[in-house]
Amino acid sequence: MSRLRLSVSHWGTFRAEVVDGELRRIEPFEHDPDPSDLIRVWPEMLTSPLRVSAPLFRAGWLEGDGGAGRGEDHFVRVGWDEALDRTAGELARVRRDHGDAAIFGGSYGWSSAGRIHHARSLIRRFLYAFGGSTDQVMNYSYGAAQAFIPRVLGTTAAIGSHLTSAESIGEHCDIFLAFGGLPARTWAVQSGGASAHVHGRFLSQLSGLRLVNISPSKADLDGVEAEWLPIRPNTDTALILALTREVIRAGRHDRAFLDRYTEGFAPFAAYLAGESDGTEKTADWAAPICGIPAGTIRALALSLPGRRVMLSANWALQRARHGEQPFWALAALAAVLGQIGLPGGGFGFGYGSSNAQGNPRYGTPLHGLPIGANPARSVIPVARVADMLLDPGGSYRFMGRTHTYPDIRLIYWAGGNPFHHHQDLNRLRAAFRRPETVIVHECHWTATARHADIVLPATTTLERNDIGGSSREPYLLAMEKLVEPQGEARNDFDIFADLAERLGDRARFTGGRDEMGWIRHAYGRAVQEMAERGVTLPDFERFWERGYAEIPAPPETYVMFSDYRADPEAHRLNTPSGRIELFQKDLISETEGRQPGHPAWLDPEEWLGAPLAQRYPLHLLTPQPARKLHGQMEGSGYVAEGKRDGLEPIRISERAARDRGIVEGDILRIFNDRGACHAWAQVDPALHDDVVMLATGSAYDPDGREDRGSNPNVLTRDIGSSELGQGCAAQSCLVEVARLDQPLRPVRSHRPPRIVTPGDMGQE
Ligand SMILES: Nc1nc2c(c(=O)[nH]1)N[C@H]1C(S)=C(S)[C@@H](COP(=O)(O)OP(=O)(O)OC[C@H]3O[C@@H](n4cnc5c(=O)[nH]c(N)nc54)[C@H](O)[C@@H]3O)O[C@H]1N2
Ligand SMILES: Nc1nc2c(c(=O)[nH]1)N[C@H]1C(S)=C(S)[C@@H](COP(=O)(O)OP(=O)(O)OC[C@H]3O[C@@H](n4cnc5c(=O)[nH]c(N)nc54)[C@H](O)[C@@H]3O)O[C@H]1N2
Ligand SMILES: [Mo]
Repeated sequence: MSRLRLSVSHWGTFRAEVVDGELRRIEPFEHDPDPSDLIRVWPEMLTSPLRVSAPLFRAGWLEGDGGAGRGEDHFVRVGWDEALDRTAGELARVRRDHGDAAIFGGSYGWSSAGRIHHARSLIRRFLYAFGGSTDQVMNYSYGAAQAFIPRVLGTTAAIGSHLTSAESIGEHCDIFLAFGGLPARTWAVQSGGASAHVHGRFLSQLSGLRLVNISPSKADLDGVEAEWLPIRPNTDTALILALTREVIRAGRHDRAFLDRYTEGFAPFAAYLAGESDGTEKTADWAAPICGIPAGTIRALALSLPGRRVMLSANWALQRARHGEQPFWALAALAAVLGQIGLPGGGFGFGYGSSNAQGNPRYGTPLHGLPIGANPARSVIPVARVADMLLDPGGSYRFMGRTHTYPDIRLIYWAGGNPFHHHQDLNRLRAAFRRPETVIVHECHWTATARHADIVLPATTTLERNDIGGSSREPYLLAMEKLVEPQGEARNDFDIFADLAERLGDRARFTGGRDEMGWIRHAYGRAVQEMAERGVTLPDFERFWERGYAEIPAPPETYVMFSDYRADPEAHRLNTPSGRIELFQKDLISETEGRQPGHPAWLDPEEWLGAPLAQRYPLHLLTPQPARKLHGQMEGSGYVAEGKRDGLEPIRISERAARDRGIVEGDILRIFNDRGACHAWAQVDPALHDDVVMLATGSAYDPDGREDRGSNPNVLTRDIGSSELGQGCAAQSCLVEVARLDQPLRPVRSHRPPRIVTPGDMGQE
C-alpha cells in the first residue's frame, strides 16, 4: 500500500488511499480531534455523474437567442481550443464595445480550500490583469456588519477574525448569552480548510457558567447545560435595547466605562428612555415584539451587572433587514455593562458561526496569488447583483453615498453559485437573462452552470496540488494531487493562463510560475514570516512529505479590546471620535433621517409582527445545511441520506403542524408571493411556534415560479439589509406551508442537462 496522501476541504482535512489512480478510502487527518463526517462525501463528489465533463456551449446562445433559453437549454460539446478562443473573443469584444466595467467578474463564492487554486482569486487576478471588471465587495456571511461595524467600532475584528479566546471565557466568564446559539453544525466548516475541529473543546470551556441560548431553536445550543429563550426572529435588537434600558433604569450602568471609552451615550440613553420618540424601551415594551415575557427580560437584565458577561451573536442575526442594528446594540449593551476589554467578557460576533472561533491567534500565514488592483474601479455590494443586472444606470445608497449600477454585458463566474447564494431566485433568473454572454467554470452541474452560455469544466482540489489551511487554525497543509482530472476537466489556473495567452500575455497572469512554483513561493513566504516570529518551519520537502507544518500558539491569551481598555489614548479606535460610538450624528444627515444615529429597533417589514403575517404567518429561517457546504454536495448519496423523495426536511413546531393537520414525514409546499418550494415535515418539539427552518443548499430546479426541490431562496426577499450595509437579508422572510395534495413533480437536478456532440446532433 502506498503512503496516504493529504488533502483538504473547507469541511475537513483528510488522508487518502489511492490505488491504480482511484480514490479507494479516505480517513480523517491524524491531528483532527473531532473530524466532521462531511469528508465522507469526497469519493462521490469526485466521480459524480453531475461532474461537468467537457467544455460546452449553450445551444440557444450559439443561435443568438439573446439569453432567453438560459436555464432551460441543452448544451453542445466543443473542444478546449474552440471554447478558449470563443471565451477570449467574448472578453475582448465586450471590453472593446462596452468598456471593462461591462464585465461582471465579482464571482462571489467559497470556491475550494487551498490558496493557489482558489478560483475566485484567480478569476479576479485574470480579469484585473487585462483591464479589470465590475467586482463585488463585502460578503454574504456578514456583509451588513462588515460594511457598518467598522464605522462605530473601528474594526472588523469583532466579526469573527479575532474574538476573545475560549480559555479566557472558561476562566473568567460568569454569564454567556448566545444569540443564535452555538451550533456544532456550523463548526464543521472553516474557510480555507478546517484542520482541527474544536467545537467540543469550546463548549467544554462553557460548562459550569450560566449559558443562555437566545434563539428560535433550542437545537442551536446542544451538548451542554443551557437555558433557552425562544425568541421571534429579527427581534433581537428589541430584546437587547430592553436589557440595556432595564440596566440603566436600575442605575446599574457603568458610568466610568461609558465616559472614558464611548461617545454618544447621552442621545442613545435618551432614545432608550423614550425622550426622542415617546416610547421607553422597557421589558414591557420588548415583550410583545420578541415574544419573551417581560418578567424574564427584566430578571435577565438585572442578573447582568456586577458579573463577567460575554455577549455572543452569530452572523445569521445580521443577514436580515436592519441586520446592522443587533450587532451595534449588543456592543452598546456590553459597553453599558462595562465589560468590553475584560478577560472573558465583552462581546463577539461569530462564536456560533464557524470552526475555531476563540482559538488562540495562530495567524497561520497563507498566501495565494496576488489579485492586484482592479483598473475598472467598478464595484457593487455583494448582494445587489440582481438589482444591478435589472437596473443598469440605476442609483442606490451604500455606506453613506449614492452609487450607480454599471451596464453589464458579460457575466463571468468561477468558484461560486449565485443560484445557491442569492435571494429571490426567480428574480435572479430573470436578471441572468439580461447580459449577452454568461461564462462559468464549474466542477459540478450547479444551477449557475445550467444558466451559462459557456461552461468550462474545472478540476476539484483532489485533482491538483495546493497549499491550504486557515489563519485561525494551527496547521499549514500540503495538498497533494490524488488523482488525474476527471473527464476533460482542467485547473482554473491553466484555463486562465491559456486565456491570458490568447489575450497576448500569458505571464501577466501566471507571473512566470507554475503550480508547484506558486506553492513553493507561498510556503517560502510562510517560512520567512514565521522566522520573523521566532519559529522555524521545516524545509519544503519535509513539509510536503509529511503533509503539514504546525504553527505554535502565541503564549498570551487573547482578549478583544484589552489594549484599548488599558490605554484608550495609545490605542485610539479608528472611528471619528477614536472611541466606541453609541451615537453618530452623520448617520442621520447622510440618510436624510431614514436612520437614527444610535442603535434602534427598526421594523424589518417581513417578520411575525408585520401586517403580512396575517397572510403568511410563519417566519422562515434558512440556516446552513448540516450535511453540506452550501450547495456543494448536492446530488451525492451522502446528502440523499438526509432527504426523502429527493426533498430536504423542513422543521416545523408541534403547534404549527397541528394547526395545519401536518404530521411528521408529510410532503409540504412552502410558499409566499415570490415563489414556492417543497420539503418533508420534521416536527420539532423545541422550535418557536411560528418559525419554520429549511436549510439552504438544495439545487434550484425551477418549474415556473415553483422550485421542484427544497431551495428556500425562491422564497427569500432580495433586498439589502439597509442603505448602510446592503448585506443580504435572507433571514427576513414570511411564508405559509400546506400539505401537498397533488403528486410531486420529480426533481431533475440530480441529472446533468442534455448534451449533444456536433455531427451527432440529437443524441444524448
Ligand atoms: N437563504 C439564504 N441564502 C444564503 C445564506 C443564508 O443563510 N440563507 N447564506 C449565504 C452565505 S453566508 C454564503 S457564504 C453563500 C454561499 O454561497 P456560495 O459560496 O456561492 O456557495 P457554494 O455552494 O460553496 O459555491 C461554491 C461553488 O464553487 C464550486 N467550486 C468548488 N471548487 C471549485 C474550483 O476549484 N473551481 C471552480 N471553478 N469552481 C469550484 C463548487 O462546485 C460550488 O458550486 O450563500 C448565502 N446564501
Ligand atoms: N455544516 C455547515 N457549516 C457551515 C456552513 C455550511 O454550509 N455548512 N456555512 C458556513 C458559512 S459560509 C457561514 S457564513 C456560517 C454562518 O453561520 P451562522 O450565520 O451562525 O449560521 P446559520 O445556520 O445561518 O444560523 C445559526 C442559527 O441562528 C439562528 N437564528 C437565525 N435568525 C435568528 C434571529 O433573528 N435571532 C436569533 N436569536 N437567532 C437566529 C437560527 O436558529 C440558526 O440555527 O456557517 C458556516 N458553517
Ligand atoms: Mo457565509
